[in-house]
Amino acid sequence: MPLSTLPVPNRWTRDQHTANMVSPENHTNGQATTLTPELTYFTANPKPTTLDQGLHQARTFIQHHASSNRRVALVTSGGTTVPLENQTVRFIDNFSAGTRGATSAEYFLQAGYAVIFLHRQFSLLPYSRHYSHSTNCFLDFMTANAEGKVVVEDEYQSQMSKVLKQYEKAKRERTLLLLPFTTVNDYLWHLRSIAEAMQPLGANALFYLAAAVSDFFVPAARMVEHKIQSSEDFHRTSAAAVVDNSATKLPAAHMEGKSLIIDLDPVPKFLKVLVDGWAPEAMIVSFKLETDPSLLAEKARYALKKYAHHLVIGNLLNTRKWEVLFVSVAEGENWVRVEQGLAGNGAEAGDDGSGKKDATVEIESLIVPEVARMHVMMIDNCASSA
Ligand code: PAZ
Repeated sequence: MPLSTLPVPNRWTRDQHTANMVSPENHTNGQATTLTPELTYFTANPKPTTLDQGLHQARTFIQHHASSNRRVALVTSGGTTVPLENQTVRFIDNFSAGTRGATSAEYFLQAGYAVIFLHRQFSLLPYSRHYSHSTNCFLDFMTANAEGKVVVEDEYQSQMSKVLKQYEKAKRERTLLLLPFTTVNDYLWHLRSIAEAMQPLGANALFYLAAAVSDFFVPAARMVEHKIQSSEDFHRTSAAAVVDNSATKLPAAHMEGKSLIIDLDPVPKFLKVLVDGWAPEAMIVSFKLETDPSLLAEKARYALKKYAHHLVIGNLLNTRKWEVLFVSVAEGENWVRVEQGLAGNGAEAGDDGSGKKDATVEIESLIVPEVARMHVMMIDNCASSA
């Protein structure tokens, strides 16, 4: 049975999205609700066609593990695309391969968590990541024996059998659910739905938000339907090309003469909504990526204060596989580092732009137990104050 296949769920009878949507008529305590971009986003941008099926699997998975009081981590992983056209030919993307997320998911499983792995389609996956990287092709691990049967090369037997055992355990115990997304819109809809579905887990829920989510997007109302024509001979009038003709602005991506102009809207900041509304009892861990070392700690502190969640893990593009900065209210600032000398040839050779090879010790093997320790402390605190 594939990892993502689980029996049919038996509850969840109403559409929580509709219930939670705020229309201009909605009022709270007799007062009109201010329509922030976070509140209007889901009425203005379409629900992905894959959402219902994914959510169906997520609910079954959550119920199964809630009944055995297991901690459940939602691990988000990989980059998001920003389509420029509705029938998408062109899109904006980012660098993330999903290494952090896929590797962390394995260590969460090892720590006894059930993991919902919300990942960018075709990015790295737990377990198969050891053999799917372009510099780590699975074919290089195989050979044909004397009888012509395909077997694993002797030198890889022990490492491969270790990974295979862990993979089979996750399948057998149904502790890993793989859910893919592609666009930033897919990601946001999935995040909200899964977060709401995880509410029954209470403090046993953990959000580990390692995905590199775009800060900018093309709202549905400013998205052209068809491929943007680069040739001036085929330019249509821009307003007619917009899906929603009530939009007063030009399409977000359009030609002006020979130039492609892209004018993106900011993606609403959903972390605050997640913390306060979608997952009020869960532990929430966000990641902050920077390239300028002098900004990292300040930006991580800023995010922690602004969103009032539990932990920000700061990392720099070029050193993210060797060191990360934990920033939390409970424990202040702490660097987590792979010991010098353990940086060398790893099982997974990746180019992170630093010129170094991956570490022998994966930094996620240090990050995840720390996060799990903080999560257990939080659960204990909740229990003792209940
Ligand atoms: O996917 P990857 O292993 O190549 O990179 C991981 C990462 C740098 C995307 C992640 O650790 C991270 O920082 N995510 C959040 C990025 C941000 O929104 O700032």
